[in-house]
Amino acid sequence: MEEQTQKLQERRKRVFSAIKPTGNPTLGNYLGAMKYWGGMGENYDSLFAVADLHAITVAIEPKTLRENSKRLFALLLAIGIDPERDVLFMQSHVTAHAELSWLLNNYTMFGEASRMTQFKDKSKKAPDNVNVGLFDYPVLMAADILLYQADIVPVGEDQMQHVELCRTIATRFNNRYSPTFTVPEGKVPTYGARIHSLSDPTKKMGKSEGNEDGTVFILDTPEVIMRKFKRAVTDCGAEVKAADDKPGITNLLTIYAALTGGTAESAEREFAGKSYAEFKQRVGEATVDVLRPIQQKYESYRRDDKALSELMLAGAQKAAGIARRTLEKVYKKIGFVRI
Ligand code: AQP
Repeated sequence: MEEQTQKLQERRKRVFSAIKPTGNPTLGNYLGAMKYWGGMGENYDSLFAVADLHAITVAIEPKTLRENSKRLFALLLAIGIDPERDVLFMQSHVTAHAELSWLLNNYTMFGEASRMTQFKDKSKKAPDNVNVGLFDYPVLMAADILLYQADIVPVGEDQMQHVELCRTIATRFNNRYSPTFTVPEGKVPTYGARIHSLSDPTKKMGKSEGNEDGTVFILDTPEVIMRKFKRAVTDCGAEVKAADDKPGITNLLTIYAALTGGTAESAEREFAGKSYAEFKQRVGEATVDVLRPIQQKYESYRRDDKALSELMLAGAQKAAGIARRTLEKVYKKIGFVRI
């Protein structure tokens, strides 16, 4: 048992994260998670996926799912994920995800899954479609992570509760049988872990929030981005300062800090004595500057369907090899007869 634990610790640390193709990816997705994924391959074994199986937990048209998935795959290349060095794939191309998910269901308590905030929120938003998949979403997410023995899972704050559940499931399985899964750690950025809507800064900026004015999309044109920041809700007073009673300004300061690699304090100093209008203009410009090169790269990747398919196939083959090793181990430990 000790030897097995040691083996798991000896290899290079591994990172896994994913994003679901439920809509147009947002500045929240970028600043909370994607921004860091491109560079991680320098220090870690890195695997990233388009979590398309997760996307059908909400109602989505086949054509939309297909287009969103390709768009996201191209965008992940554009933010710097290197398909030679990293493993980039579509979740549904690796069948081990669905298989492990079923197995892990049996090591997840109903009460644990019932406590997930995202399930409660999404159930309220679509009361006609509270399906079992939506309830089971965090177990599939645990399977995504555990298949690759990931040490680190870089996510935004809203996904941390799911990573915690994944840790619980992994620990339960390891204790029931013997060390099988690496118990992963969730990692959120200091600035950008939760970006709020520009039109209602008490709400999270999300792909499927349905509020176009308050949501900046990674692929928005510069004009649209500037307009959205110009219209962003601010607060009473005139000082550019983060405070509990200034959610609008605090959100914009967070966005600026995350974009520029500074802190909220350094941003406050930079905008001391400046008007809200000047501040909003500058945050808009900083967003355009960061997103422009990504958009340019995206266009060239998205244009070539054939090249995208080839990269998907190569990524799926690499991912499937790693995933199958974990899955076989799991089947054996549980007591399934293998042939
Ligand atoms: N507003 C946000 N601020 C910071 N991080 C965020 N993330 C999402 N929204 C914000 C992070 O982006 C990564 C990918 O998210 P996902 O697509 O897997 O699922 P999600 O968290 O449910 O994202 P959305 O955009 O809100 O999608 P919908 O509207 O479909 O539910 C995750 O690491 C997430 O934390």
